Amino acid sequence: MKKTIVLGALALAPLAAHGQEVTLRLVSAFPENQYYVKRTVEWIEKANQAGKGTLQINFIGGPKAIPTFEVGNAVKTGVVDMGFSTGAFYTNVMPEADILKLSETSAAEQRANGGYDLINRIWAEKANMRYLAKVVEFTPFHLYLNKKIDKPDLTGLKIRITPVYREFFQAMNASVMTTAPGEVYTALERGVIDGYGWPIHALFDLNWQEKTKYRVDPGFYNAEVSLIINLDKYKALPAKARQFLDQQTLAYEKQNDFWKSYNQNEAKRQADAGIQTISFDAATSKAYVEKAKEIGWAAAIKASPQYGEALKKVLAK
Ligand code: 173
Repeated sequence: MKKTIVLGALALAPLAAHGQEVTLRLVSAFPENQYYVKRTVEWIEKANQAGKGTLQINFIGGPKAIPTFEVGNAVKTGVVDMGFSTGAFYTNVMPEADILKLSETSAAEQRANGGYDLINRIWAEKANMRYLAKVVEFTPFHLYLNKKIDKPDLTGLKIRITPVYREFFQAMNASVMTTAPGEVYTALERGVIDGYGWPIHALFDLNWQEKTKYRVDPGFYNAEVSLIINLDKYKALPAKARQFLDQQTLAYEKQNDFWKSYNQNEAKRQADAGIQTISFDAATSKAYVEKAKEIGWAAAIKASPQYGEALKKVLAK
């Protein structure tokens, strides 16, 4: 009797080992033609080469598969396994998601100062997610306009936003309208909006330079785009697959210095495309950035009395 069981287990062993390869389904909250997504698809291809027999990531697609503002919920509930998104797109899951834009410490510093652990405590508790890695940072947001301003006052202007910019632009008297990135081009074309908030980069990916006259300097905050995974799925991964995923996503995060030179080049590309910069005197510029920060943290702490202050300790400088 005993012998039979042992033999049976041995016979099954090779099958079980083969069956250990896990495939995770990933969706992107950003449109597929965005460079972020192409870079991530390239990363996935390399990871899949290295992960044969252990872990595979199946890229499902962008907002046509799951709408931008639904990706967070889809990851939370396990409709998909992984998401490529920014926190601003899933404030419908938890308000804390949008607070990472206020990071002045880097992802590397947050891994060392307890920030990464705190983020993961919150993401687990409130969103049933594991925050794997931040893969876009060192990237300021800007206000882009089609009407000229000579001071930070947006009275009478309609500006496209996400939660990233809401309180700051409203404090400058803008009237605001939330849209996914995929809807901005048409809104500009139809004159529905006079401007929009967006990072210093990735304008060209969506052809917005064709419909954009001005960029307001300086920038503010720090764009955060990351890889997230459903927590139950993450915990249920075989140890080897989980270690592989942690290691691959960390390696991707460690390439973030790339964005520094990329962003310099993007600013130059904008100038070459005829986008003019609007800037203020030194005191006004300083006040503009300080106001963004002050308003951002006030809104964060109001939205999350539970974690706002604790996040500030690890994110702010
Ligand atoms: O403007 C946006 O759509 C937005 O919130 C964002 C956040 C991070 C990176 C790019 C865009």
